[in-house]
Amino acid sequence: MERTYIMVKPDGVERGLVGDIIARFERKGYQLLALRLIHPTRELLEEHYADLKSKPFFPSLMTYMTSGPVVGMVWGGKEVVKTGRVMLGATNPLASAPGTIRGDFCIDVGRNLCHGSDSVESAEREIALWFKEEIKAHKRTIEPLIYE
Ligand code: RTP
Repeated sequence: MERTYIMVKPDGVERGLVGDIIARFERKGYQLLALRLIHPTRELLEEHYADLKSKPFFPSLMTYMTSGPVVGMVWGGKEVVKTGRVMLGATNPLASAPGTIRGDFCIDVGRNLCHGSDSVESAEREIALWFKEEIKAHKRTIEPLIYE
């Protein structure tokens, strides 16, 4: 089963949007495989965002992401990496379509509420980074109601 790492950033947790974000993925039919409230260290975030280290916004990104707890989740299902990012909306919330999480709930790119892995490879890297324990999927009884 394809898996992705979805994270509610500190602003999303503080604003009480965790439940709404989880509900959207549940209603879509994706399977929640793991969930944690985490107070991320700078070291963990530097590894997560290693490819952005040279960007001018990196210091403000670190300040933002260490400002409070985050909720890390693993979701599974058909094409969940690509569709998960569609559900999040464009990185810049002003360009995010209405109906997406960022399109509905935020304005600034530096307060864009949530993260979603951008490829299957980065999803597996991020899941290993944020979840040390083994993640076991169970076969849901509703599977025939979700998939043809
Ligand atoms: P994410 O990893 O959070 O899902 O976002 P993304 O792939 O769509 O975008 P990426 O370019 O990887 O940027 C990661 C996060 O950095 C912040 N950012 N700020 N001030 C800026 O110009 C700027 N650009 C990006 C955002 O919080 C973005 O989600």
